[in-house]
Amino acid sequence: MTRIKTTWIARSTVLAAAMLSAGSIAPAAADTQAVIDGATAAGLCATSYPGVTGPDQLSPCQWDMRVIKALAAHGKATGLGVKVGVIDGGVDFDHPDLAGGIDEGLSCSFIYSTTPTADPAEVANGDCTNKAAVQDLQGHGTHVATIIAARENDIGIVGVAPEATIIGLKACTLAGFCFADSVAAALRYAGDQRLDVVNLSLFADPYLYFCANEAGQREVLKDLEVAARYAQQRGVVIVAAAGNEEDDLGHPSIDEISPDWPPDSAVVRRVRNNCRVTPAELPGVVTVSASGVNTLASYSNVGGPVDVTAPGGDAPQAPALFGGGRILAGWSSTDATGLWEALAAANRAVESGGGRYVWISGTSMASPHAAGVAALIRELHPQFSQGSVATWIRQTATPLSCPNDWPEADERQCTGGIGNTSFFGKGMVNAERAAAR
Ligand SMILES: [Ca+2]
Ligand SMILES: [Ca+2]
Repeated sequence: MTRIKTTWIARSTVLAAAMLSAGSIAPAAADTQAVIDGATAAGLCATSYPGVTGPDQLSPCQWDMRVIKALAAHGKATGLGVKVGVIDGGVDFDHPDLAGGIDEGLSCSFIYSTTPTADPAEVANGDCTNKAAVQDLQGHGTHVATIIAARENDIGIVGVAPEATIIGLKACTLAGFCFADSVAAALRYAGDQRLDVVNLSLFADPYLYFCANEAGQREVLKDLEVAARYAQQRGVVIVAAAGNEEDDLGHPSIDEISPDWPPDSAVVRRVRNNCRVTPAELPGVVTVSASGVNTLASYSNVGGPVDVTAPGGDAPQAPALFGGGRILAGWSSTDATGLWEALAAANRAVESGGGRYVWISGTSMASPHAAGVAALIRELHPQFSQGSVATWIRQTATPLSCPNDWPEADERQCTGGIGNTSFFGKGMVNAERAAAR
């Protein structure tokens, strides 16, 4: 049970980014960088993912969108007029696949001068007039935003809801920490602004599990719960990643990574059901596990809080394919962490139409597929309560059964029958069905 197995960020003190992208890459030497051009990438994808097609240059790479039947939904709904908040590390305001798709006016940074690991450029202390502070200085937030709402514009990819409007809500530092006070502030703001949907591909630092029997953790947990409930009462559909710890959230056992700040303060502790991962285990949250090209992703959390599954990618299931069956989506033009170069060296970076795209995997990538489906539902049913939208996402999912031949040695064992399992919840999100009714 390690946290995000990422050593992407070349800082020994930052081993535990709460932004939930799985995958390990070594920092690259500059001379090994090899960004793949869009036409070449499309050709490689056509071989690796036969039958996957679509209108934009990198559509042949979007196996994930075929799985959730996104293109088939677009005749009925595209997310037009729907506001989706991305609570993450910011968004790239200059990404060509989000041109015209970001509401800069509503975007805001909730990184404070007191937030550990914050870069001064990210700090706005909740002053929403500071737009520069929202700019994505890494890429995770842009990846999430483009899965939801990349435009249909010939270049790059097409998102689940390509005419939805993205609101960048920065609650994570470029070092990958998403402290609870920033996350709660972003949730309250989403409620204030009555956003339609928010996506949280993160867990709130500094605790993976907040335990209600410990006073300090109970207080933070309560703050997050109140903020989430406030947003929901104001109509916000909250969609969250289940997490990448290979845990059964219904039967947690050991948390060995908390607190993850300050450095070296983590203790190994036994956790029980009075301990919760947030926001994945908060009430009413649409919690999303991750699937690869074949089955549950090797890293995905599972268990009772999981409502649905969606593609998050998983390289061990498809090692021979271009991109390894990960998810291809946008990356920031202002990545200051060196990840872009590292991904390029690993043949996982693509340029199309002047925009950056990378192959990464995680429940971080699964959650925005469900958030995009929520946006489609909102467009078609603006009168729905947030709870009804959440119900609709579950009811229209493609039912899945527990996998055959799941390794007995795995701590995660699937329970339940078709359409209601501990691995996949109600099943694979299905944009076409969600938009058909
Ligand atoms: Ca596009
Ligand atoms: Ca849930």
